[in-house]
Amino acid sequence: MFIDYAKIKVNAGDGGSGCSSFRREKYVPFGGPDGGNGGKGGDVIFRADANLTTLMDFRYKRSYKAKRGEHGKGKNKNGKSGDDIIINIPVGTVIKENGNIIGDLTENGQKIIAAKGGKGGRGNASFVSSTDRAPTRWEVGKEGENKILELELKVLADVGLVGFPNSGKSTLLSKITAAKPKIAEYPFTTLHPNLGTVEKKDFISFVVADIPGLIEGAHSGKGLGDKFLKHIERAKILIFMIEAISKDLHHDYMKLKNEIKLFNKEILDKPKIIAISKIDLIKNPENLNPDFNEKTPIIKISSLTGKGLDRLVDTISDLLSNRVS
Ligand SMILES: Nc1nc2c(ncn2[C@@H]2O[C@H](COP(=O)(O)OP(=O)(O)OP(=O)(O)O)[C@@H](O)[C@H]2O)c(=O)[nH]1
Ligand SMILES: [Mg+2]
Repeated sequence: MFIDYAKIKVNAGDGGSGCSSFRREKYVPFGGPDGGNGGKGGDVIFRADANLTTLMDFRYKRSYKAKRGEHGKGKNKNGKSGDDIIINIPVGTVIKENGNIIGDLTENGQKIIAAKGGKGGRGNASFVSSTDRAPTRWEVGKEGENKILELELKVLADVGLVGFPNSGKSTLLSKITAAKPKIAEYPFTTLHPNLGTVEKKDFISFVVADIPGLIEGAHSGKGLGDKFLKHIERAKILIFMIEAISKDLHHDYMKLKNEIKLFNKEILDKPKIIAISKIDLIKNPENLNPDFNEKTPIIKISSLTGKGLDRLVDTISDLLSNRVS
């Protein structure tokens, strides 16, 4: 199951306390202080793992605790540090505390310490000075950080596919990548984002995200709502998919743009491509030349016959490489 939000509690380990102790050996009546220091508490660490695609596991386990540091002991033995706890999360997960972003793991293997373990307290051996040769002082270990964190997965894709339900987004993804999304003739077939990678012969590859269909009023919760739009917030370019059989393609495009604008208008600043889908369903597609009043490239495609797909992939590659240079 695809889950893109979780709220969890993390507790870093407390530091171990220092020890107050004096050497006791045969023939040494007044041994010096030998109380060791406490060990540091374990940290709570997040690590991005490319094999994970959902925050599902956090539905079942919501509390994570790292080990505490051991207390110091006599004979100058310092306590062992508590083990860190490493929590694996999908690449693209944003970590928030009180609404503020404290981490954004965008690369496989990237790590952040989300809650620091407490420092160990010093034992009495650390307090020896020229004026006090036999201190009894020792410190309590510091408490580890405790936090309530929100995890939000925003999938990382180069290209985001947006369109009304049934416009052919998932079919396109299945044709240009090896992804096998669910495809059906009814609306809202796609219930969560699907990702696929386009591998081009000239070593360019890019990731495409297919998200659930949008409808007018999505921003106020209609259909599946606009909550999946966050998954295209980080895309570099957008493909607007509009069916060739639509009565008014321009109107459809404006409606889609409006729903996106109401969610986050900055998304619309990205380079766009308009893909007119299912051109196999109309007679004389060459005569279909709608005016969108924009410089946005318009590409007519059919995922059924394959027409226009190469051009679409080339245009995406060009836009992506221009963006890089
Ligand atoms: N004739 C024709 N049918 C197509 C084409 N592309 C998709 N379809 C059909 O259109 C229907 C919807 O396709 P999907 O790919 O599931 O559409 P979607 O945009 O992902 O739909 P949602 O997930 O509901 O938003 C399916 O019955 C597909 O077989 C095409 O190029 N030509
Ligand atoms: Mg779909």
